Amino acid sequence: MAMAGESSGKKCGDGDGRVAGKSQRKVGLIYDEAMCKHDTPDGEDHPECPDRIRVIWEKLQLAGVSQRCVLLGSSKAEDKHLQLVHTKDHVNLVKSISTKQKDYQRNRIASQLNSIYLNRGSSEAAYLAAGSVVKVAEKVAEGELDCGYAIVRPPGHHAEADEAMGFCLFNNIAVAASYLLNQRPDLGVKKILIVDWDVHHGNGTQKMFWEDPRVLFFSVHRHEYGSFYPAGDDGDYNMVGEGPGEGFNINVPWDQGRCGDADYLAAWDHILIPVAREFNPDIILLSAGFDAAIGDPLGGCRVTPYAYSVMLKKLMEFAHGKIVMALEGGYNLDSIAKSSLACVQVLLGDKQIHGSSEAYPFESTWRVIQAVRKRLCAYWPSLADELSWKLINQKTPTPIILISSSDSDNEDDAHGLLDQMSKLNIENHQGTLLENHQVDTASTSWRADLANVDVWYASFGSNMWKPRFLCYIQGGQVDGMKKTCVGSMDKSPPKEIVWETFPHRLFFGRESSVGWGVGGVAFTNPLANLIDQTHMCLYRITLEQFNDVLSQENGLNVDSDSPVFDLASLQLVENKGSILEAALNSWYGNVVCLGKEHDIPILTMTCTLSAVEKFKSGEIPLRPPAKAYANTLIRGLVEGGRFSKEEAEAYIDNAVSKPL
Ligand code: X5A
Ligand code: ZN
Repeated sequence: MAMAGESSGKKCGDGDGRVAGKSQRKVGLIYDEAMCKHDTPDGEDHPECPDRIRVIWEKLQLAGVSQRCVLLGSSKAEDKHLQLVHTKDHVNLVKSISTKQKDYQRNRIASQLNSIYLNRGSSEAAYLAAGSVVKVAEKVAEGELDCGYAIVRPPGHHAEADEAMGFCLFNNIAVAASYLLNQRPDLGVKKILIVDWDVHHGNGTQKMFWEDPRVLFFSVHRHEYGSFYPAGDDGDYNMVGEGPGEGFNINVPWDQGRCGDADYLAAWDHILIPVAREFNPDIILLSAGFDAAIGDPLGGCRVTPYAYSVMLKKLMEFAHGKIVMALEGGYNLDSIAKSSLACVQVLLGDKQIHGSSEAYPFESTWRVIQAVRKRLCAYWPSLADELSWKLINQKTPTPIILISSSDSDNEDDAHGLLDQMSKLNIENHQGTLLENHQVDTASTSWRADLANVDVWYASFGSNMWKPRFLCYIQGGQVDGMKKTCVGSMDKSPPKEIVWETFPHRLFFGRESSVGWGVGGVAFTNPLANLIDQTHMCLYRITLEQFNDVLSQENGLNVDSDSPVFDLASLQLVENKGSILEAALNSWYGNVVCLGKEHDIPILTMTCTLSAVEKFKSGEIPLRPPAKAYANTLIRGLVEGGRFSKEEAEAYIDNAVSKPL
């Protein structure tokens, strides 16, 4: 099965690479076992593992699909081609990584880079990955192949001109694009569309063609206001390119995880496809990461093989079907193999595989799509029309997952609850599909219902400072905050404010936040323990207001047709134990019930138990709070009468410095 370079590359079809079936499209494939030699230095587990490309290759063989393709041997990239997008220093660094002289420096070099490991096999694999994408692209551009798929690793789209990062050494796709444009004018490729459907933003590719109007770069990715990898503003939809490249960079930044077929297809139908029609590329290069696939451990999205095949099929309408796929991320072996197979079947022109998409995009998806269209319509007139009200009302309310603390380890129970909740969601969902006036009734009626129920909202972070918390009720912005709050629909102040101490651990984590900038934010462990204490300020507000606070904490709109946390959710807390996770897949998406006071439930919002595990393992960083944020907490504790300034400072210091 293993192919070791050009010579052993088994060719299918007759001598000049034609395959038997006449109507069959000529699909090139490159796989080379040598790319499996890039691995962690001491055999530690890592999601970006050699088996990723093996399982894809095996899947294509077992399905009898690779046999219908043109198999090409891999090739190493030439330095002068790598230097079209990378600095000389970077190329030399990657080249020298595998030399014996570097044996003792490799780990140190890797540790200075962001999410990179290196071993003896890294240089060769990196050269083969880039060179193989160049090779497929060249053959497709020449017309020798109709399209192709380079099954390569290490991936490429995070690699920048002078920096390896995010598991990427060379930017394979960018090297290929630049090669076609700058080295092969004879092939007549003047306009390239790069589509990046990896769940992460293609920061490297974006930068390399930032001012280049010959390359239209489109990336759809989890962004969550800059908190998702590779964190920062680069993946924002305001990043449209500059100079002659202005308008030729399109980002679709999801606000939340859990995006699935409907969300991706909506981005295709309402952004990418109309723009591709206007741009009219000569060839399409696809940064085909499969980490938005359902089941991916890093992506948290749920795209099915069926949706990948539909997205690809839609792209094949352009550039006479000249498409070059290059593997990027994708860390669930089964998902990436199945998704790859579905794509190669599409490339071959097979009948569409069967499947159907789950109902509708999320509300936040429509919000993002509308923002992108608005930002880019000056450059792409087909984006100018407002999406119809009917269309954007077809949306799925953000789902809620409920897990009781006592059996959160028990899969079956968790699923039972999940089922219950998905039923509730279906009911809500159908509510939103009713006629116009009925929708209005639906959105106002949940508010009326929840306005009659009081809860205690227990705050342990900056919300302990009353003026800051009031921003979530009355709207506005106070000292230190980087963003204005819209406030609740019901602007009446809390009915009562009390302080209490709970046996939970306070800690600080995450690199930065939209609200406060660089530095960690406060969390409390959802599980109680006998040693630690979290001081909390309790505000008595309505369940309607609580929903609006929860939405704002998690970056959702407050004008939703359905509550994030409804009466059924509350009921489940009371009946089912103490922990309840409203899985919004954002930092404060976990609603925990801490008990009752005057028969009114005390609710707080913090991270999930699984996030606590990630903080403990270091997968998510623990980080001290920024000065402005810490000062806000201290101010809350002091002005609330809980502590003196010194005591408050000591309390925060203790939470920062004690290991989790
Ligand atoms: C290519 C790709 C992901 C890097 C994640 C680092 N990279 N935490 O998917
Ligand atoms: Zn990725």
